[in-house]
Amino acid sequence: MGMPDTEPHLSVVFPAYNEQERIGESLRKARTWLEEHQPEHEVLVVDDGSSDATAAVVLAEAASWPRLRLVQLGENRGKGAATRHGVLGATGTWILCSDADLSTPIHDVERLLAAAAASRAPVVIGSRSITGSNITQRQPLYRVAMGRAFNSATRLVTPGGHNDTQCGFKLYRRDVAQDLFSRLTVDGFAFDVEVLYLAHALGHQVAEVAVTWHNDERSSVNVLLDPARMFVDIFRIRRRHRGLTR
Ligand SMILES: Nc1nc2c(ncn2[C@@H]2O[C@H](COP(=O)(O)OP(=O)(O)O)[C@@H](O)[C@H]2O)c(=O)[nH]1
Ligand SMILES: [Mg+2]
Repeated sequence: MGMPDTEPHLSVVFPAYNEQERIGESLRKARTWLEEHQPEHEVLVVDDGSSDATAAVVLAEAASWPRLRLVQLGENRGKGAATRHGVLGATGTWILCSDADLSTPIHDVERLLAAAAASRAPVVIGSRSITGSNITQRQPLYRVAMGRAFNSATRLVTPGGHNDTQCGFKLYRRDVAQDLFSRLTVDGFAFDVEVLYLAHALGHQVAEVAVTWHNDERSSVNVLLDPARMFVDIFRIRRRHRGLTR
């Protein structure tokens, strides 16, 4: 069995850096749901230069699941770079980008697909801070505060006024996703802001949908280094894409 002959309806991209403890369970949960509700799926795990057994765990799942593919980056490049590789390699009509810990359950993709169908927006972002979002396990307070500070800074440099740019659960129509991600310059965590900046600059509608968030406390974010890099990156975004119009 190889890949399906017809284009998958949904591609799911998981960027994964040292996820040996979490990716196996996430893949099994995703598989159970996808096989029932989105049979025309493909799943891409992008191993972001992990030094642990992430790749082996993924390959073990793929042995019985031909719709799962592993993409390996030779060295650690960052969540933005890993997500870009997944998106550019995806073949589905729609592409869901999700954190490897599935803090937002996979079935919430139905809400995003429904919003895309209703609004015709080619970009639909999960949000943890609008009415209807269901936070069953909050991020630690310092992370919530970090997220708010980051979103405020983001508003200064990018249009759109989104409440939650950093939620790790976003849906894109493939043609738009591949155009946006092929222009992406930020390799780190601030890549979401650049993608949204580009979407607005190119005139694409962006819809925001409330999602469930059950935070997995085993975060891989470095709270000292990552925010500093993210701030530097967001202030570069506008300069890099000056003059870009639809
Ligand atoms: N920390 C980190 N995460 C990465 C990197 N590349 C890809 N990722 C993935 O980005 C996602 C970050 O999610 P997570 O660690 O749960 O962060 P949090 O939920 O925001 O605390 C996971 O899927 C990681 O495996 C990287 O270079 N560093
Ligand atoms: Mg997480």
